[in-house]
Amino acid sequence: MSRCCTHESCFADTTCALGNIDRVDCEHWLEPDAIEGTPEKEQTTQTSDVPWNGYALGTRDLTILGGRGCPLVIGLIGPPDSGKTSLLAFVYMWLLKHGSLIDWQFAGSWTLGGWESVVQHCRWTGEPPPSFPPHTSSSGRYPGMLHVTFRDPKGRLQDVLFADAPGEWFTQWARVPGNPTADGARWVIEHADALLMLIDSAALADAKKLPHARRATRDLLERIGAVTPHLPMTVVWTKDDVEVPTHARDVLERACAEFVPHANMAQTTVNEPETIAKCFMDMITAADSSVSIAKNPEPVLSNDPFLAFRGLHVEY
Ligand SMILES: Nc1nc2c(ncn2[C@@H]2O[C@H](COP(=O)(O)OP(=O)(O)OP(=O)(O)O)[C@@H](O)[C@H]2O)c(=O)[nH]1
Ligand SMILES: [Mg+2]
Repeated sequence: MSRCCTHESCFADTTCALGNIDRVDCEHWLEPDAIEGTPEKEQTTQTSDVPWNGYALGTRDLTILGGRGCPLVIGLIGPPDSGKTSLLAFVYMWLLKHGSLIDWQFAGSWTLGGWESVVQHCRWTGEPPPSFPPHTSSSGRYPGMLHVTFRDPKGRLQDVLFADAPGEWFTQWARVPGNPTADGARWVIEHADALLMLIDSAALADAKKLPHARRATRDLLERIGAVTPHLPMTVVWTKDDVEVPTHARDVLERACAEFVPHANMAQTTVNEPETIAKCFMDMITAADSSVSIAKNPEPVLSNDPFLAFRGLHVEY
């Protein structure tokens, strides 16, 4: 059968956006000759009724997680090459090795294929030796989301999404926030429950890159501080194995104190993966507590346990 869907919100690997269980019942599920102006090749695309394919989730795929509860979105922000994707690769490798991030147990993922494509370059499988993940492509308009379900110390399941966007988007957003090429950066900043803002120690330690890196990082800190004063944030000095000149460190520490005074500070290096695990654990815990507080505005007005119940996330 060579039918395909003509509805703009349906994709080959998703279920029917209009809710039809059998696509044949949908008016948009058409034979190729019924679709005007569509080339023959596009009409013969194979489709699947499985709602996901294991790779990074797009913004439209997030509904498949919504049924269980509101996922936490952790946004990684930083100039190009600051180490965003490397941090995620090391988080995944940490989870493979330890099965938990401190006391949050790994309990599943919808994007194992996406995680595997991030870490494939970091594995030692013979020659060439392992390296870092490649530069994140900026060809799309929205970031790919990597997913993990954790079981927290109280036994609750919590979905967490890590938004990995290319650094160019953030540099562009810091310069011209309304620019259409910064749509993806805006999406991350608007939807994140917590932000990791990365400062690239290696770029600051390189005399040639220093002036540009310092300015780009300061611009980003200033812009983020202005739009997200309410969000939990950690400023992470990545590549901590590289020494940053004192004057460059001082300038950016002053910028942090001025623009994001609410942010925590952390240092990470891939040479010590526990620094990365701790940084992510702290961020997830902070996002979880801030969302739980926001989700619980109703006061408890009854002593009856049934009427007083406000959800599993609420501290009584
Ligand atoms: N010395 C050192 N280098 C690192 C570390 N983490 C990452 N790098 C280097 O930084 C480079 C860029 O890392 P990525 O993770 O691709 O950076 P990114 O922020 O995702 O970059 P974009 O996708 O281009 O925005 C890597 O290729 C490594 O060479 C670290 O902990 N120490
Ligand atoms: Mg990247």
